[in-house]
Amino acid sequence: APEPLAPGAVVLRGYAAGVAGALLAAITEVAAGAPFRQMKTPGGYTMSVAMTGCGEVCWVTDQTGYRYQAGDPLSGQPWPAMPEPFLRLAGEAAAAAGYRDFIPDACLINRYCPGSRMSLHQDRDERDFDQPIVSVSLGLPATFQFGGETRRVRPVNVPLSHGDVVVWGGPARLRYHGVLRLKQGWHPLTGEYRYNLTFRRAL
Ligand code: MD5
Ligand code: FE
Repeated sequence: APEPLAPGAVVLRGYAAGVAGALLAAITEVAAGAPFRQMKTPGGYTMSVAMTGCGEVCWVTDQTGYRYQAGDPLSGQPWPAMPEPFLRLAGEAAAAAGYRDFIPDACLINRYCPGSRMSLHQDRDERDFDQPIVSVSLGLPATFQFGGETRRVRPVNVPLSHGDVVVWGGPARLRYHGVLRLKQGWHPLTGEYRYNLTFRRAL
């Protein structure tokens, strides 16, 4: 059952667990064409999260800034196409949260190993903030930090585990958020990793 986290944010606990095998196989396929890499921020830091992606465009960062880009900067080639199980899951989860006809054009795949974290930020590189973001957690559990519309609001911790799907829309779309340092562990399907798929309409 959809569980409201906050206005505009809905958690579907375990929603993706039944298709996790298919999603992980698709991640392996995407990573064969566009390998995971640790990107650099404009501030010069190397991100502890390794990323790849698929779709028409993917979010990238380098010394010059953050943006959505049609080609993989590592290869100059287009990103791998969005796998069918990705599109289906994203559309169904968005619909379950009340967003009809969500057709993502970008999927960023975040891979966390023990020690990886994502500091508090807003997602504002997309063109239309009326479009939701669907995020899918696979593998090791993590503590998600859910803040407010400004950095002044103290974040609340939300545990996210294997198969959990969160749909972020409406007034939650621009809230600050992050992920605490991943603890070491072992998951039967992902080993020492946590993966997070974020489906977006970027263009
Ligand atoms: C993660 N990824 O677990 C998260 C899941 C990212 C990122 O933050 O930018 O790749 S997406 C969480 C999210 C998206 C949009 C809005 C909000 C959270 N929110 O209102 O808290 O790797
Ligand atoms: Fe984010």
